[in-house]
This record gives sequence, C-alpha cells and structure tokens, in this order.
Amino acid sequence: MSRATNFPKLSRSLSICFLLLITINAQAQRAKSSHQQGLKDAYKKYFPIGVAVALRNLHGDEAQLIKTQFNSITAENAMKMAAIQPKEGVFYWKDADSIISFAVKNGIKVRGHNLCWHEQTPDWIFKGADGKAVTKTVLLQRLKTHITRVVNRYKGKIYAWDVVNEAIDDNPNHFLRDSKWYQICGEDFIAKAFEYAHAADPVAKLYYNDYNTERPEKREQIYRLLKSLKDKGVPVDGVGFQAHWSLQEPDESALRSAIERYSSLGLKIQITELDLSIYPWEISKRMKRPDESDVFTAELENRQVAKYAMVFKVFREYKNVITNVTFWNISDRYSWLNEFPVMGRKNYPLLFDRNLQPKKAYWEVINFKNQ
Ligand code: 9MR
Repeated sequence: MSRATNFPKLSRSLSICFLLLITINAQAQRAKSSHQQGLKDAYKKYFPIGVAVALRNLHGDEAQLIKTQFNSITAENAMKMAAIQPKEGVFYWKDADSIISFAVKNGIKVRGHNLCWHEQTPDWIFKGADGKAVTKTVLLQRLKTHITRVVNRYKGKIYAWDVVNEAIDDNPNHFLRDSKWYQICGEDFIAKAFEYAHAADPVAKLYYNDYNTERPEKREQIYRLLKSLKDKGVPVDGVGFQAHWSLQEPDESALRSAIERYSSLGLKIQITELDLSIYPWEISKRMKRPDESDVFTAELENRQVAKYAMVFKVFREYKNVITNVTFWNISDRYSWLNEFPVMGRKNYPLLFDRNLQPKKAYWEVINFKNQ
C-alpha cells in the first residue's frame, strides 16, 4: 500500500532530478563553448582574425584571451629592422623567436611585420664608415642581406609578410615619401624588397602595407604604385589596409571603393592593423589639452558599435579577396593610441575593455547572420 502510494512521488522526484541534470549539463556545455569560442570561431568560414602582440602579452590573462579569440598574430615591434638588426651583422632574434614559438605551440598563424620602412630603421644602414650616405648599390645589398636573413629564419612559419610599409607620401602632390630609402635608391627599393623576400621564401604571401588606403587621393597613389609593380612582374600578392580608422572615416562607400579598386589588379587584401579611434584622425604629436575630455561616453560607444558592425559586414561580403583581419593590440588596456598622437589622452579603440571583457562592439561583430 505505502509502496503503491509512494511510487508516483518517487517517479516525479526522479524526473525532476533528471531535468535538473540535463539543465546543469546544458549550462556547463554553453559555458564551455562560449569560453572556447571567440572571434576566430565566428569567422572560421571567412578569414583568420589576428592581433598585434608584444612579448609581455604572451603570459597570464592576455595570453589566454589571445588563444581563445585569435588565430593569427603579428609582432607589434619585435620584427622591425631596428629591433632585429640594431648594428650591421648583429641580429637580435630572441623576442621574435619567442613570439613565433608561442604561435607554433598554440596553432596560431603569423604575419610578418615588416621588412622595409622609413621608421624604426637603424641609422647605420644608410651610412658608410665615413658617416656619409652610402651608395644605392651598398644600400640595396644591405637591404638584401637583412631581408634574406629574416625571411629565411622564419620560412614556413610566417605565411605573409608586410614587405614595404608606408612608401607613399601623405602629401597628394608628391608620389613617394621622401625617405632615406627613396633619397638613396629612388623608387627601385620597393621592387627590390619584394624580389629579395620572394627569393628567400617563394611561398610566403607578400604585401604592400599602408594607412589611409581608402582616402581617394591616397588610394589612387597606392593603386598607381601597385599597378606599376604588377606591370613589371614584381612578386606582390596584396595590399595591407592598416585600418587605423575612426568614428569619422572611412564611410562604407569609401571602404568598398578601395577594396574594389585594389582587387581589380588581382591583388588580395589584408586588414593589417585595425582599430577604431574615438577621435578624428591626427598625425602630429601634441599634449592633451586640459579642456579635452577623454571619457568613453555611451554616445561614443554606440557610434563605435555601429562602425565596427559596418566594417565587418563589408569584410564578410568581400571574403573572397580579404584574407586576414588583424587588430592592432589586444584591448583598451594598452593601445598605441593611448599615447599617439596626443600624449596623455586615453582612447578606446578595440573590442575588449581594460579588464579584457568584451565590449558592446564585440557582440555586434560576433553575432551576425550568415552572409
Ligand atoms: O604600435 C607600434 C608602436 O608600439 C611603435 O612605437 C610605433 C613606432 O613607430 O609603431 C607602432 O606600429 C605602427 C606599425 O608598425 C606601422 N603602422 C602604424 C603603427 C602605429 O604607429
């Protein structure tokens, strides 16, 4: 009698326990997958998602975030010429090697940045023993030695290189930047840099990398350079849009026109240094003015969310030509834009906040309907 009357109760309790177990398990699964899923997973069918790193980012909470969110990395500074070859024949590999081993260990791809630039270039490369400028032949030989050593060392580990960085002048009345490379070699240094890199690693993809690639005047200058390289048979695979953008620019049509223009040359595009400053573009250094606010207001955040949503929508649409999207720094905790160009002014350009928590813009970038 008592057994018979207790049976429905027992069965109800068992069902409740069972349901409870299912719910707990589903919650655990969700927690696990949202922990393991990141930008890289959301964009698996599109392109790798990268981030620029320094050695200090490869330990602790930032390293964890990199592994969860990204599947490509770029050395923010460690592979630049001044860092790698501070004196002629003296190569400093330690930091770059550590970045490569972190990537290899965690199955992350590496973009190389960069082989030839007017900044972060050691002075010795332009000077002879007499302190005067070297000849074009000597400078090209030095460039060749540098590129050959660096590209060879990371052959098979670096899948794409920024070969020449920022060679176009900001002044639309001039074509090439009046750098020491240009003063000594004329425009030949550009083609030569690509040839040296290709000879050292015929498999690596080679990029010309610049900023403001979508401003019409600069776009046309870059187009002219790339077209002349292609016409001469120079091994250039694509153009890097640095994408140091802001709430003001680029607008959708400028971004689309730039992608269309360069890809009409048969070139691929990589977004190499993405961030979205909350301030308008400036290039000259200055101090923060006392009356200048650097608060990240809700209004600014909403505009940033909309901008990130727009640019990623366009990137997805052009997934056939865009082969990588890389952020320049991990989170708002550290961004080069916190000191540049306005010293002492905070910026909030990335998808993660100072505590490495996803910002609203992150969810906007990650939650999209398939296109
Ligand atoms: O983020 C880099 C910063 O730490 C360096 O001090 C700076 C030196 O000029 O270079 C920054 O990275 C630049 C990149 O190499 C090329 N495009 C512009 C980037 C931001 O200045």
